[in-house]
Amino acid sequence: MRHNGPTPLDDFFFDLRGYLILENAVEPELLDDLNAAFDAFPELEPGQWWGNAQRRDYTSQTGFELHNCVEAGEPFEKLIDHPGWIDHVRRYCGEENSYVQGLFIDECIASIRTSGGHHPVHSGGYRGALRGAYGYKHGVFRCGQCNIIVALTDIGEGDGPTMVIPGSHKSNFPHPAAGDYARGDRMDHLPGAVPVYMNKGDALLFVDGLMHGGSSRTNPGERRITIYRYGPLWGATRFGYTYSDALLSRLTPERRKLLQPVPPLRPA
Ligand SMILES: O=C(O)CCC(=O)C(=O)O
Repeated sequence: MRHNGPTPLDDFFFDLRGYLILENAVEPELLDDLNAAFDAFPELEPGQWWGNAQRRDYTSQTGFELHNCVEAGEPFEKLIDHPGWIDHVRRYCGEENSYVQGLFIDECIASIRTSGGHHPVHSGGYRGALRGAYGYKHGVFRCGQCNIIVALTDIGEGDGPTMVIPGSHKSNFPHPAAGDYARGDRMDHLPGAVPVYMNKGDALLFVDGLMHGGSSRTNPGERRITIYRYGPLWGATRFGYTYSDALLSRLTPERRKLLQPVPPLRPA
């Protein structure tokens, strides 16, 4: 398992391409525990809550997506500050060397994709939201949201790999063939898009401002991933999810700080 922080080569390729593949980021025991947790998910309808987690599929074709999955058991808690990537995200989107240094996880999802499922392309530098913007200035990274996708199953051809357009986090023009997200256009043959094949246990790190999405899964079976979205400590969750007091109180101080970096301040 990798424990090392970003190397100069990581910095070079993250800046150039907007993403990195962190091989063997997660140890086999934790992968087994995560897959066992996925096996134990109940049947949920879109919108249905399970404790403080909710099934909320991004589109009607992405498949099962359990938001706030960090509430779904200890294996998911271990991903919060996992050594496979935590130093990378601290460097890239943790406002290093500033008065607001620190991270916040603003979204975390457990995702299962079956045959036919996909996620249309979105994001990119052109008119990109500040929330996911790429930044490097005066010797420090100043990115907004950076995502960690962990492969819990091998993801090869036909398995519905995530696709990225390398370098598109800096693009100044709209992609002329990007299609329409709301219409559910598939990105399988989008010029410039490359599939990110991963072995089980690898992690894909990318700045959210990179054009990305999920290609069509054509194989039978399931693609299983987790998506943890990190960003500056002053961020907020996108849909309004909060972390439960029960979860916050059982976490180590280091993990709690990543879910609640600025505890509410009220008069005594
Ligand atoms: O499901 C995928 O492979 C892509 C996920 C995605 O587009 C996202 O995290 O925003």
